Amino acid sequence: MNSSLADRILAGDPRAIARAISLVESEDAAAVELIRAIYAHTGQSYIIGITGPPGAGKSTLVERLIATIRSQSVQGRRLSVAVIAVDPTSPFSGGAILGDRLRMLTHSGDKGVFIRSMATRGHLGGLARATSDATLILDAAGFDIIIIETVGVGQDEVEIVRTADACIVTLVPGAGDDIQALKAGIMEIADLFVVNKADRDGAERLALTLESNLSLHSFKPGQWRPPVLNTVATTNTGVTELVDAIWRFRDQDKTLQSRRQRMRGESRLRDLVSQRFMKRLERNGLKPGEFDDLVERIAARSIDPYSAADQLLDRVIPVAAKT
Ligand SMILES: Nc1nc2c(ncn2[C@@H]2O[C@H](COP(=O)(O)OP(=O)(O)OP(=O)(O)O)[C@@H](O)[C@H]2O)c(=O)[nH]1
Ligand SMILES: [Mg+2]
Repeated sequence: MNSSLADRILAGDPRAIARAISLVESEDAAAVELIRAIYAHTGQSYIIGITGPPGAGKSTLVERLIATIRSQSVQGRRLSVAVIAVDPTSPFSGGAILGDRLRMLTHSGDKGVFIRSMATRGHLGGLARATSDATLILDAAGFDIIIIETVGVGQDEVEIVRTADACIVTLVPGAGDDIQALKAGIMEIADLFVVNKADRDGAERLALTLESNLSLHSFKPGQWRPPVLNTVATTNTGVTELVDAIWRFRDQDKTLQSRRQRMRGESRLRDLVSQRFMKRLERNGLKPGEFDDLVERIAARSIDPYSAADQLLDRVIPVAAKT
């Protein structure tokens, strides 16, 4: 079943892609087999992460990015675009649901566009993992560009955009937004800054604040300095300039791109090793509640964390192999 699902994904079948993403979303065991089958066919897509506070206009901007990218052609060919909107129905959010809104507009019926929203997972790390598996599926399906939209409020979201090839941080004029961005630690991960809702008061001031923050940082000669771009997503203002800036970023530093690829591999490997180690522990007789008991005992100072970790490691790895 899975090999044929993999084949259909590689052939770009949208229904197979949708089904596969549901599998990774529900953390179905079949998803692991699927990723194994398609992985060798990934690594071709260019991944753009877009994050920012709730209601900043990310979805509106993504919609415009799709239209602009689809209107361009590269060597006589139009680029295909897939979008994953992570948790678009966030309780923090005042915005519309991206998937629904996009389908209502011009891109429905366009075979070169695929849009999907993903729900938040119940546990830490699940969202990042599901998103990166979904990205692999879209990559294997042959999409040239994959855009991941996340609301920039939590560690998971920062993790998601950190692993993109290009990271766009969207801010809007208004009380405290600039400060919020600094707090969330998203300043450091931005490759491009967008001041959206530039039709509003304070846009210029926000852009200046960002520029002055950037000027505190010393950039080496030849090093990319994140540009600050103004957009009005609702009127499609500044969007072409944004797309041009993304391509400029993509083309300027190939070593950075391969470093990101490596980082992506590393964070996935570390994540999977700890996740699968826990699974093996469970199979090796870790009783329900035993892990939580150890956590309690660490908090109560009846065991130190090193000894607790060793106790778990001993179950899976022979003592002789331990350092
Ligand atoms: N004035 C103005 N309004 C905008 C602009 N861009 C988006 N909006 C409006 O801002 C609201 C939120 O837009 P969304 O695109 O849903 O924002 P979002 O960042 O995707 O929201 P969440 O995903 O819910 O965090 C909508 O009513 C948009 O029409 C802009 O440039 N100027
Ligand atoms: Mg949105």
